[in-house]
Amino acid sequence: MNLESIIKERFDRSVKDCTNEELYYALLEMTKKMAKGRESSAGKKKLYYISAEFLIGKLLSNNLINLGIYDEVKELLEKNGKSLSEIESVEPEPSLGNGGLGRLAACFLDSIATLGLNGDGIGLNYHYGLFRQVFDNNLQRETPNPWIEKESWLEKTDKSYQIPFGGFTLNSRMYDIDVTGYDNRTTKLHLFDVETVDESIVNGDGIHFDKEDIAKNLTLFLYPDDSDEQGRLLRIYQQYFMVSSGARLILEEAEERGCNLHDLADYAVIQINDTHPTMVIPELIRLLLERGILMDEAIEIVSRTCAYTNHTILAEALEKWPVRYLEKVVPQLMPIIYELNNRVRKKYEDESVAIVDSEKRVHMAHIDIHYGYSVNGVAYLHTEILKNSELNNFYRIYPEKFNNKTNGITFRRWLLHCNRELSALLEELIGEGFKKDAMELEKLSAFAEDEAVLARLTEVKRKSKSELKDYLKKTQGIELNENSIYDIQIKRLHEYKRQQMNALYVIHKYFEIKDGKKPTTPITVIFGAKAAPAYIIAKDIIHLILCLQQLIDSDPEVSPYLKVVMVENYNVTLAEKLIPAADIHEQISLASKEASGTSNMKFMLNGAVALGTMDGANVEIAELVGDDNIFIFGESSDTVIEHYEKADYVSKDYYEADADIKRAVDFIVSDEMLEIGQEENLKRLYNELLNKDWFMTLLDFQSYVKEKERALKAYEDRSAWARKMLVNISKAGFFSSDRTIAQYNNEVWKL
Ligand code: 26Q
Repeated sequence: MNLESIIKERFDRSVKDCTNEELYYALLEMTKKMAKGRESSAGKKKLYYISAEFLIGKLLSNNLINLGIYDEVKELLEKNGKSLSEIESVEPEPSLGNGGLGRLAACFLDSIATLGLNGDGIGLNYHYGLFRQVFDNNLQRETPNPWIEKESWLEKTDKSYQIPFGGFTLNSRMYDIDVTGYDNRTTKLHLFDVETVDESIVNGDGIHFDKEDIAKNLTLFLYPDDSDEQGRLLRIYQQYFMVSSGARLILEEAEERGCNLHDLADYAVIQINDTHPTMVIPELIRLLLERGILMDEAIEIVSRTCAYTNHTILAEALEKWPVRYLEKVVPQLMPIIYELNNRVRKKYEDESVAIVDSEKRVHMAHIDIHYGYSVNGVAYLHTEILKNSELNNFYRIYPEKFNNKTNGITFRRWLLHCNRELSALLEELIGEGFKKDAMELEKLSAFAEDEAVLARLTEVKRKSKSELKDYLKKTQGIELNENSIYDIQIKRLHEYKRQQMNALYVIHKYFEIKDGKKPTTPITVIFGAKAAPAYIIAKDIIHLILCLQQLIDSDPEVSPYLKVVMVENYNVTLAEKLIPAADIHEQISLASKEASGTSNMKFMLNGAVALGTMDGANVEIAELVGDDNIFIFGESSDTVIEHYEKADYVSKDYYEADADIKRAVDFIVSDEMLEIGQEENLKRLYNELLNKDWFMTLLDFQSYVKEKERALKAYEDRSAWARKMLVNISKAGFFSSDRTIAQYNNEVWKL
């Protein structure tokens, strides 16, 4: 480590005389240098994880940990009166993802490097990433979120490609971010960018910009608002730009390793992260045809190289692009897409497996399934639903392609980095083996009856709660009561995730307190969520929560016992502070709708107890920890699927049959609320719940309330609660992304 010499050279000063900013840049330079020289061994076959999102989070601390110099650096800084965590706050967070799928890709890169596998990520270098969320008048407003500074983790490479679009070409430049593995290799995240991006075309402080000028805006934002046609077209430009650049890189590197393109599948495997990169299939076929390979063989080669991961069964999230959009943006792909469609139609009469449907829409997932060799879901239940209902028609054709890879998280970021106290306690109790072999956490179960250990776990949690209190006070001016129970729900805002059900519970509790039924321990309900800019109801739900926050804060009768907090601009950095501090975490999606969830795994690892439905990976968590250590409620996925099939769910019936539900729902448009909030937003949400409620909030409301009360009561026995924490931590090993990646490698990639 040569931090002092870098500082001397850069600033001609000693550590103690540097500002935090100077120290950050010096550490950035040092870390980047150290990451070099550990590049992956170039094996014959290489994995390319291609994804429209990589939600990597801040990298400094994570890299210091993975390079094994965190403690050393921290000590040196402290000796000079400096604080690493303050220096870290200088680092901007790259916001190159929306949520779960993007964060999963980032965890996977960490594990690929840690396991020393030969694999890189391929994506886009969005200049503003996802919008920054601000609250104005209890409403979400979006502002740009610039993260690229003169010096950053990005390194410009000398690779560039000409990418052809209908009517023009764009130059694509590759930038790299080094991804350090824990005590092992460094791999790369390749991010492609147009050199003509013009940040000045964004008007005002919002996120509106000229969507026509593709050369200036292609990589400006992640998933620009796709509620209008120009937005959707821009998304296709982005996707093709990414896959065409990626495909050229893949072919170039394979040839450098001595590959004759007929044998591509022995040299490369491409994992397609949801349908966003699907055009890589026709694009690779096109590039192989250009290189003289015939259609039959080109299709065969590509089909043996590509594998697809599905992350959703929500129909509205499955990409179907109108033919005329693709004709406009990527006319060169259309003959190939038609050829793929013709082959499918010749072979199978079933209209539901066609690539181009009768309404002239291209079903991207269908391309992946027919012309890839592997299709995986991201949790046991999700894969079963894909096989047995959602993709059943495909499963009957290709049973051998379907497989499950239950998601995972990197323990480096989500334990070693975000919860150093817990990590240290674990190391003292069971040794440091768990850092490399997560299953060693099981050793903790030996202490399940050890009151001294349980008390120490409780003490670690108390400290994390107090740190969160200080952090939110300092950064957002929010006052928490650290002696309250922290009940946390953090995830993108979506009706199926049912933040609205949690909000209805808050109303229910508010009434109870008003009626004189006070909770033994005060409750703090914490939300963090961004809503897509064009998702009206999601924004109304944010409005409801913020109004409740204001109402309760200003009610001296209720506020000593109940607090609602919606943190602003929820992101990876905030997640790292919130997760260690949680007592209860809410995983309350409508059963069958959440493919997996990954925050559930992070919370579990940090000793929080789940309140959830039998959905996504909750099912596997429940199985591992047992009934005593999780709070499960709600209808099963089978029942829910049946309701959809029969179309027999009527929310108004639940509203009318249950005075509690009626009172809570009516409160949304009560005088008290209308005084604080906007009538338009609150009425719209009220009507939605009453007349539609597509994700069946009212169906599960009563069992949710009942189970939550059971959880709150259980919390009163602190030693028994600490045992639940301990069991959750000890069973979390299965959810290490090292396990997930090892399974991908053994069963799909075979590197
Ligand atoms: C599609 C079409 C047009 C515009 C946007 C999109 C779009 C964008 C992002 C569709 C989906 C996404 C992101 C999906 C996502 O994050 N899914 C989550 O993936 C996690 C990792 O597998 C799971 O744990 C979550 O359950 C799943 O919701």
